[in-house]
Amino acid sequence: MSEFNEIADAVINGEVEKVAEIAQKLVDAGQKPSKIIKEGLVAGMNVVGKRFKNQDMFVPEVLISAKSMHAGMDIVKPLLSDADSSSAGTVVIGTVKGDLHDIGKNLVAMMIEGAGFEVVDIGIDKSADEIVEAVKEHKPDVLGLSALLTTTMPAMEEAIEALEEAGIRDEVKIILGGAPVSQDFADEIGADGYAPDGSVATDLVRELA
Ligand code: B1M
Repeated sequence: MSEFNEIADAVINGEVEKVAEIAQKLVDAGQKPSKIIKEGLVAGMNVVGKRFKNQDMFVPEVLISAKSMHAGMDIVKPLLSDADSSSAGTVVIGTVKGDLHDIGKNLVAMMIEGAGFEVVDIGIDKSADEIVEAVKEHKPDVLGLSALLTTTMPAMEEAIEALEEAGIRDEVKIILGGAPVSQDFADEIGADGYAPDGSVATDLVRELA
């Protein structure tokens, strides 16, 4: 088995130390950092995404796989040259105002990152103004908003309205997620998409970015 398959398998199996070890070995052997990411770490996370979608893997396992991917990224990312580091696009993600839930949002962020996107996680409890500022600063291809409370869903609409008022709504695609959110709600408030989980969110980001 090639070392690229080996590192991908170690990501799938959530073997944090093994991923770091193989990543270092590949770096020492002079392999290109971008190749280690694409053919090793991202390839592994793609399998994780598919297995999660098919319910062959569950949240705790996905989190450990994501941790493994990060262990590899920590070694490889600092070595990326500008020419090497072309990401698939940028995604800003956060949980809306009044809402402190971040486990699902973090999982979604890691899966999107695992698909090769640059993810800027702005955290929890983010007001419409803070979201507008983040979009102005990072100019993402996609903005992802998460809400876990029915009482904070209106904050998603407020964020979209604030982006409209700031004149930058059309510069970014907006996707929503979180347990109480639905496709109907996303359509109603003018978002570009809804995803029930990290796997669908990753597919949606690939489609929209
Ligand atoms: Co909270 N809480 N909580 N809570 N909490 C819920 C959500 C609740 C359903 C529990 C219940 O009553 N049965 C309920 C909401 C009811 C409602 O509004 N419908 C609730 C409540 C009421 C509250 C408080 C108000 C309780 C209180 O204080 N009285 C309070 C509110 C605090 C606040 O936010 N202002 C509160 C607090 C908390 C804790 C801080 C204790 C903790 C959060 C810790 C943290 O996140 N760091 C917590 C937790 C852990 C939960 C439950 C138990 C678990 C949530 C979770 O992490 N699930 C939850 C009950 C439950 O869901 N069983 C509950 C695992 C996670 C992987 O799934 O977040 O759904 P989830 O994410 C999924 C998808 O939704 C989707 O993909 C993820 C992966 O599959 N997804 C996206 C999420 N974001 C996405 C974004 C996308 C796409 C997909 O694109 C951008």
